[in-house]
This record gives sequence, C-alpha cells and structure tokens, in this order.
Amino acid sequence: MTHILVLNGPNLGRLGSREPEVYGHADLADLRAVLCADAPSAEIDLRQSDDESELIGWLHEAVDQRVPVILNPAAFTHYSYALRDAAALVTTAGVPLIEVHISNPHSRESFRHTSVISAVATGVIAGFGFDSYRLALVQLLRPMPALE
Ligand code: CA2
Repeated sequence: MTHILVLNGPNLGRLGSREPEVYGHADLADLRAVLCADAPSAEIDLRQSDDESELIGWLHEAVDQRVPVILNPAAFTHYSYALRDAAALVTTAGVPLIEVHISNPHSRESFRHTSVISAVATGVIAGFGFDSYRLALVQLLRPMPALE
C-alpha cells in the first residue's frame, strides 16, 4: 500500500474555527476524509504540529522510510531554515515533497511572498483550498515517467 505523509504546520489545527474567508469552514478531520476518499488504496498519514522540531522529526522519518510528503509548512514557510534543511534532506534522497498552501500567499501580505521551502520542494501548489492537497496527492500517485 502506498504510504503518504501529509504534514501540517503551526495553527493549522485551528482550521475551521477562524478566518473562514481565507481558510474555509472545514478542519483537518475533513481534509483527512477527503484525501482518504480520493485515494482509498493509499495510506494517508495526516499529522499537524505547532512544534518545528516535531515537523523536522517527521521529515527525517520520511527520508528514512522513503515516504512521499505533502507539506503545508504554514508560517514556517516564510522563515524556517531548519524546516527547509529537513525538506531538502527528503528531496535530495530522491523522495518527492510537494509544498502546498490553502490560500495563495502571493496575493496576501508581503511577508508571505517569500518561501524558504519552495526551492528545495519537488513542486508547489497554492491557492486552491483543500484542492491544493488533492492535486498534490494526484501528482504523487501518478506513475512516474522514466527520465530521458
Ligand atoms: O495558506 C496556507 O495554507 C498557509 O500556509 C497558512 C498559514 C500561513 O501562515 C501561510 O502564509 C499560508 C497560516 C495557517 C494559520 O491557520 C489558521 C487556521 C485557522 C484560523 C486562522 C489561521
């Protein structure tokens, strides 16, 4: 069974409770249900932490177990070099890591326009609500074409 880690950073555990105009009304339990319904034959392992070191530990786990990652780094996106280094460990090991955002950070405050993660991610999907995660999942489940 394909195992996929869906990692969520700080404050995303509060989804559904505030700022619905930006983040919608659904919470992480709803997101887990949507992703599991999209990919019934995959093991969707959705986690959230407000703690940078816990997120880094989960990325180390992804490297060691070679598990593809969908990562919403939340505010750590914009300044955490430690999370960036851990994300780079994943992708340099040849394991895909897709950075996702519910909102489009580029249409918001200027501090959100910088991602220290994007340059080491396999790809980035932002601005489509929970569909950002669903699109990332589709991509991770696609058979990978052989490189020329
Ligand atoms: O759009 C995204 O997914 C973000 O990663 C969300 C982060 C934000 O810092 C990034 O710039 C973009 C913030 C998550 C905060 O989550 C909340 C949840 C409920 C209510 C308020 C905030």
